[in-house]
Amino acid sequence: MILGRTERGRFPVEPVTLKILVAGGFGVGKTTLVGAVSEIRPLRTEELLTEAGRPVDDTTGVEGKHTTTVAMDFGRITLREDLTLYLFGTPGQERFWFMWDELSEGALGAVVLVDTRRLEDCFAAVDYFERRAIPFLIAVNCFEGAARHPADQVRRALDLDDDVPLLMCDARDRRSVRDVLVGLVEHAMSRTADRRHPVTT
Ligand SMILES: Nc1nc2c(ncn2[C@@H]2O[C@H](COP(=O)(O)OP(=O)(O)OP(=O)(O)O)[C@@H](O)[C@H]2O)c(=O)[nH]1
Ligand SMILES: [Mg+2]
Repeated sequence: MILGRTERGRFPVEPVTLKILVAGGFGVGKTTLVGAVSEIRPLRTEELLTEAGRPVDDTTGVEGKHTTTVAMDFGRITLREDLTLYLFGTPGQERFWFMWDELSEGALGAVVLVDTRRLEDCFAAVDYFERRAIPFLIAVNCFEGAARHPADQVRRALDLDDDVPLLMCDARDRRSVRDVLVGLVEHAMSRTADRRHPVTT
C-alpha cells in the first residue's frame, strides 16, 4: 500500500506535492467535494445561474443550485506529513471547457465525479482523460433520492476499462472524499510504475 504508515525518523523524507483535478459534468458536486476536504479556505469562482442560462444549464436533480463554477476551484489537503495534494476543480459547463487544458497541465490524475441521474454528462470528461492518458477514477456522488446502482452496472454504462477504479462517495463528507483521493493517488502511482516497468511477454 503506497499511502501506508511511514517509519518515522529513519530517513529524511522529501515532501511531495501533487496536482489533482476534480472533473465531471455540470452540477455533480465538484465544488462541494473540494470544499469538503480542503484544509485551507477553498478558492472558488462561482457566478449566479441566471434566467438567461436556463435553457442550457440543466439543474434537474440539483434544483437548489444557484451558482456555477466559471474558472476553477482550488483547495489543499495533506494526506501524510510528506504528501500534500493541490486540488483543482474544473468548471462543469461546456462553454468553460477551454480552462481544462490549462488546468490539466502537470496533473498526476483526475477524479471524475458522476451523478447517476445524469450519467451521460460525464462521458466527455472520461473521454478527455482517456485521450490524454491521464490516470483517472470514477467517483459516484450518491445524492439522496437518486437510485443506487451497483458498481458494475455503472461501469458497464460508462464502458470503463477494467483498470479504472470506481468508488461510491458523498461529496459533502470529508472522510469519504479523502478515501477517493487516496484511491486516485494509489491508482495513478501504480499506473506510472507499470509504465516504467512494462510487462513483456
Ligand atoms: N444531496 C446532495 N447534494 C449535493 C451533494 N453534492 C453536492 N450537492 C449539492 O448539489 C449542488 C451542486 O453542487 P456543486 O458542488 O456546485 O456542483 P459543481 O459540480 O461544482 O457544479 P458546476 O461547477 O456548476 O459544474 C449544490 O446545490 C450542492 O449543495 C451530495 O452529495 N448530496
Ligand atoms: Mg463547481
